[in-house]
Amino acid sequence: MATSQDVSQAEHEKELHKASDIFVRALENENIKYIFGIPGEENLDLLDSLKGSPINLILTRHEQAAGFMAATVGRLTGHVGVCLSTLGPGATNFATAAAYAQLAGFPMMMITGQKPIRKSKQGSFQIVDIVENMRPVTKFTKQIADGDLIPSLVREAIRQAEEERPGAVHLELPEDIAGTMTEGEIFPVHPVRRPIAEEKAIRKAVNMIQAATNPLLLIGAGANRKRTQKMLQEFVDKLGIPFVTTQMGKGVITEAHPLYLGCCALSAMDYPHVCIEKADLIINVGHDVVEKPPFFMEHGKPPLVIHINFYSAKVDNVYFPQLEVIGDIANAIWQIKESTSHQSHWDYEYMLQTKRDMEIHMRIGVDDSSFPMVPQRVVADLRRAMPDDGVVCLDNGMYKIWFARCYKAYQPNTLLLDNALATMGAGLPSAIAVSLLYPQKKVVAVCGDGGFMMNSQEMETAMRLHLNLTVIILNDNAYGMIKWKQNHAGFSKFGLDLENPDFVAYARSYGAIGYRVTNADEYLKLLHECLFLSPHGVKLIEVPVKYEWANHILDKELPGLMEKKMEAVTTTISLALSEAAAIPKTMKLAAKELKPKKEVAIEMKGLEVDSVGPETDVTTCTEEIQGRPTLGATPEPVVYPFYIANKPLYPNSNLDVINKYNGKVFAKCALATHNDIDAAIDAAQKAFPAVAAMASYERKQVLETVVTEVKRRFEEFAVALCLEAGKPIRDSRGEVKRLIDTFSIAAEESIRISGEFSQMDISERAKGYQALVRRFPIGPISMISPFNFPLNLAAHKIAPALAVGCPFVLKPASRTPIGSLLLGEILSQCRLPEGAFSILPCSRDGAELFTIDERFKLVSFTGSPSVGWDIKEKAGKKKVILELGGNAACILEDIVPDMKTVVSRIIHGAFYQSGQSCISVQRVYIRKDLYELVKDELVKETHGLVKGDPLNEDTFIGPLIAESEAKRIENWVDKAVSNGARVLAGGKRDDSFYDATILENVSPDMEVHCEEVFGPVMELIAYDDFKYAVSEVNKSKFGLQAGVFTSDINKAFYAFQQLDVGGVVINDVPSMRIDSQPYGGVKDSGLGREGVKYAMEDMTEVRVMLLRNVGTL
Ligand SMILES: Cc1ncc(C[n+]2csc(CCOP(=O)(O)OP(=O)(O)O)c2C)c(N)n1
Ligand SMILES: [Mg+2]
Repeated sequence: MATSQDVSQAEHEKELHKASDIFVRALENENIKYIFGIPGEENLDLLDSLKGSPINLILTRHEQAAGFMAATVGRLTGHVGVCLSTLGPGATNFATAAAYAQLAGFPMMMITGQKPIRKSKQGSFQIVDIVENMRPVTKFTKQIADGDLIPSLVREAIRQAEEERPGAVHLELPEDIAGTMTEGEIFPVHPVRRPIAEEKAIRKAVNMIQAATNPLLLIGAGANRKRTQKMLQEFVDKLGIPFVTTQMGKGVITEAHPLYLGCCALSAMDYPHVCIEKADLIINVGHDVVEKPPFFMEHGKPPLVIHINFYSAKVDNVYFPQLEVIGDIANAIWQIKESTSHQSHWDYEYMLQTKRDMEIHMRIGVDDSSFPMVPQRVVADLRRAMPDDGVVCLDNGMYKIWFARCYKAYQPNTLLLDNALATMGAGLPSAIAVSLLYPQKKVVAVCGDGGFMMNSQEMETAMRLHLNLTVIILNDNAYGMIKWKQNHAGFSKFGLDLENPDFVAYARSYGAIGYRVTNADEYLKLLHECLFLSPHGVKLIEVPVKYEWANHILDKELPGLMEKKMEAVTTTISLALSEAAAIPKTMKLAAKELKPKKEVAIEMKGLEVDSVGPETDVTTCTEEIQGRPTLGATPEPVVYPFYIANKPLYPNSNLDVINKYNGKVFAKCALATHNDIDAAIDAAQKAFPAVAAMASYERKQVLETVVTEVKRRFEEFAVALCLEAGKPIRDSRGEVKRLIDTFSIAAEESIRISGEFSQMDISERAKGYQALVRRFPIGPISMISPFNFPLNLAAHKIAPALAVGCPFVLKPASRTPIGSLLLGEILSQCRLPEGAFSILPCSRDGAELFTIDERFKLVSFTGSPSVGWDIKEKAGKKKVILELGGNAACILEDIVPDMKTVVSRIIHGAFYQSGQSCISVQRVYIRKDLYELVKDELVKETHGLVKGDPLNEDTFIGPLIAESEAKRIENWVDKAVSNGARVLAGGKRDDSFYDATILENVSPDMEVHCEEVFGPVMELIAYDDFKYAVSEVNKSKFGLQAGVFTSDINKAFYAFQQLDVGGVVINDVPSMRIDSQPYGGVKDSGLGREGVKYAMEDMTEVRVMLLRNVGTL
């Protein structure tokens, strides 16, 4: 029988574990997911313990790359990344990666092996004192000399790695310790709350900001955290204070923001520095002196600086802030924001003008077609191709400056660059880590030929991990950055040219896909290919580049331009600010003579700081990469908000949006209720005075912002359209181009709204009268847009409304709401009075309010005739614009200019986007003697049309919007055929596809003739006499547009006069619409005209001012 002593001894023995097992359990307890590295024989126990662990061991081809990957995991998640190596040579290979993490503040832990410390038979073979080696590049470095200490040392190392300021830590696990039995207990992990900034510091910051004339926000690396980002965004939006960033602060607030003034990619003499020079106060958030200085402080000169960070500022020759607000950044910003109000004396005109100049200057080179390519175009095309949440990982080289200056980051951590150690070789490994963590994201590594070759062996790692990754090599056959500096310093060229391998063959040798750009236009196409079209995998694009011209801009042009701008800047520190900052009276305050601005009063409010406030950040570094996944890139539907009073809201995700090709739900969005619509109308009504009062240039700016943003997000819009409408990608791109046109026209028209002056003394009783006639915005507008052109037909309502100053509530078609919601996203970032717009997908019942609500002054509808005319009946006192359907006809009197063109235009007019257009060609009247010839050509051409996945570049015929529509068309065609019509081509349905179909011998009472087919069906009719053909066209109940091919000018004018339609197109199909033309129909086809200028007329009311005896003295 066992004694109690035996039992407790047995329990004791049960708790003994192998030290390496405990080590792995301690890591699991810390929620470590990956260990990157290369084990050596000293790690074999640890390797064995990892065998059964959920932790993934990621083998790399060099320890340095493993270190970069671990550091990147720390950078993106805020949670320590771990790497592993053997002793000596493996461990020394970690040194650069340790310095990279340590300097930049990325939490990272290195585990290295060591020979047995108790007894070793190998003398000093491979032994280097790694613990000491690591000391200058880590926060914590220790040898584990006792297995029992493993849990506490692992916990402590990770705590230190993650604590502000985060960095690198190191643990050495000797071989004999790893194999011992130990009884270590795992330590639980508790979240740590950060201290918050002291109230007095907050109050002082508020006083300084309010007393300043030009306070400017500077965002640095330390602000790159999720909650900080939210608070900073609110700070900027509430106060209207503009911001610049450091290289590592890019993307914290979207750089599409109108108050973004640029990135300090250089330390001086760039556009943001002009703004810094103009500022009398810099609110410097998250800045760390390890980053290359974004600006230089000088004693006795403005600007003053408030340093806001988790830790205090290291005093430096160029950085010695006057106020430090130390504590959780998000909380500090929130407190300051709550207590600060916008000051009417803040004056940003000069800074905003500088931003406008910068935007113009940054366009230089973006479309340059020279080859080898210039870096400006390399950056611009990548931005054009990348989705907002795509991640670009830079290596170090000359291009980094161009990316930092010109690549606009729209979300945090979407441009990963290193401006602390600025090491070469980290680009590819960091991209591998991002791709591993976020497989659904588009990830691109951008490296120079020099930097790529430093860790190019990791191509094998990327291949082995089956990553989806694109590597761009900017090849100048040189260490270009150093060449630039060599030249700049006046040295002659020497020692920096390289000879490279064949990069395409090199990629292929790993099993990756390799491309080489051979002209500038090819680059964007290859980017699309790699990012969106080619299968999942590793792709490499070699891009020959040349830096000379770009260097010249940096060396000569920019400093020249900036000198002039700097001369125009005068900054003084006002007395109010000096008092708020409590600067000693003896200090000389301004570069120029101190001009106290007495009128700047300091509002000393009772600055009580609400102690509730948002909670402090509990993580220690950057959290998840933010943002919506790329459409189509994930199996999960992407969720979109709707917009009420300019704000995105996610009250539900009740509306499923179907990919019309595969029938799967690819997106969801919020569906509005009756109350939501009511709230939106209310907001629009309240916003009307403010929207109407916007200056022309302000309305123009909004419209121009939409143009810029849509251009930037071109492919995203096109893909969304392709998926939601089933519109072939080429047609989708065409529609996005038209949307850009529509908004561009509106931007121009918005500043051309003029009136007239009239002499009024037309009779005795009107003697002495004259008049001014002007147009005024009509009021809130109700808009209902259709599914067939979800973007451009919404644009034809939105753009003119914004151009004249009318608030609006838009109901996009519920089958295709995404395009409008993307537009809403852009508008929500524009400077528009609150309530200026709402975009609300809703069910049919909800739509009733759009028609009947009397707060609307105009309803603009595009859609089917039956719904349209019903709206008119119910619309009450409001104006009604209806763009309805048609059964458009085309008369072929002569072959102009040649058969090939005529046939291809008719085919295009009849079948593009499967005939789902109000002006698609439905009836073709062909002169009898041409009939057979033209018929044969049309049929031949129709057989060659490619049907299939709309995302495929070759597809011409995509699916119809719904299978029910395809069935309706099938039924109409079948009925016609059973009553004598003949099918010349097509005539078949395949699920939601309907073949491009040509009919003849159709009689006038058949639906395919007299109704709107809204599908890919056309009929051919032979005629003898031109006048007869015109009268036949007019027999339709519709009258939208008609096309006439004729070389006889008299016939052209005859058609123009006689055809009862809204538009006659000579020598082309009726399907042609130019976005500036008046567009609309007569009879059942509608009421009123769209086309920006004409819609603007409808959206305004004429008002006259009669003036009696004015001007007589
Ligand atoms: C590990 C490392 N070695 C050297 C440097 C110094 N350095 C900075 S940029 C650069 C040249 C980079 O050449 P490449 O990668 O071809 O890019 P390029 O400047 O030509 O575009 C060098 C040598 C560095 N930053 N890191
Ligand atoms: Mg190079």
